[in-house]
Amino acid sequence: MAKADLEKYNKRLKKYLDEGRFYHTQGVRYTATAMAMAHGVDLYKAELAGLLHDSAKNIPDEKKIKLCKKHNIPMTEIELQSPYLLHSKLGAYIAEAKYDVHDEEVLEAIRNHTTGKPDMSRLDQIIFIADYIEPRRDKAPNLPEVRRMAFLDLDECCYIILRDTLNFLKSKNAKIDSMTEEAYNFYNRIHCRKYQNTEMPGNPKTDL
Ligand code: DGI
Ligand code: FE
Ligand code: FE
Repeated sequence: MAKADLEKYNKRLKKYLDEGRFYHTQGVRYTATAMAMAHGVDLYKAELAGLLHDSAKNIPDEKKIKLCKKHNIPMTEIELQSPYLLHSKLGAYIAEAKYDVHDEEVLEAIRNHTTGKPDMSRLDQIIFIADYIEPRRDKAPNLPEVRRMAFLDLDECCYIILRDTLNFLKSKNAKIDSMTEEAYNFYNRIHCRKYQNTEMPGNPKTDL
């Protein structure tokens, strides 16, 4: 794939994001790149997907819905009820239409970064995880464990994030996207197979 000048994209992105979101984006950009180094994934794709993953985040919700309609991006009932969920699909659209990114692996990683999905590619997993662990994140439970796992075992790391996210959403009585649930079921199965001999499922014993 032709390599665009990421600094040019970065400058442009700055105009469309609020300050906090812009710094979050830098965190995801470099965390994803470091994870790609650890897992033998294409560094440039990880950096590009990290940079653009939230490009649609600051579009007002009404406009998100309008833009999805205009560009024939299908919306689910849950997405219409919680339109912030649309920023991942719309982000993939913006990456392609406005930043001229046509690499399907990069676009898919942007598309999946909020809910995850079953059987993600390693690039998908890296963006999903980097979004959750970048250095400025400080609210999620178990962050030290998740951050360590991000460099050791992508499947286990996705399992922990999806488990904690579902617990958080259930505690808030939030509507749950079926994709988040399906992603959790997929990574929970891998987790159970891997740790079937441990005493406490849900609290994996690692040999670290
Ligand atoms: O855009 P960011 O804030 O960087 O992060 P994100 O795109 O991962 O969005 C995070 C939020 O999305 C977080 O508060 C959890 C929420 N989320 C993930 N899956 C679901 C969900 N919210 C709802 N309502 N339903 C889901 O299935
Ligand atoms: Fe996001
Ligand atoms: Fe993000």
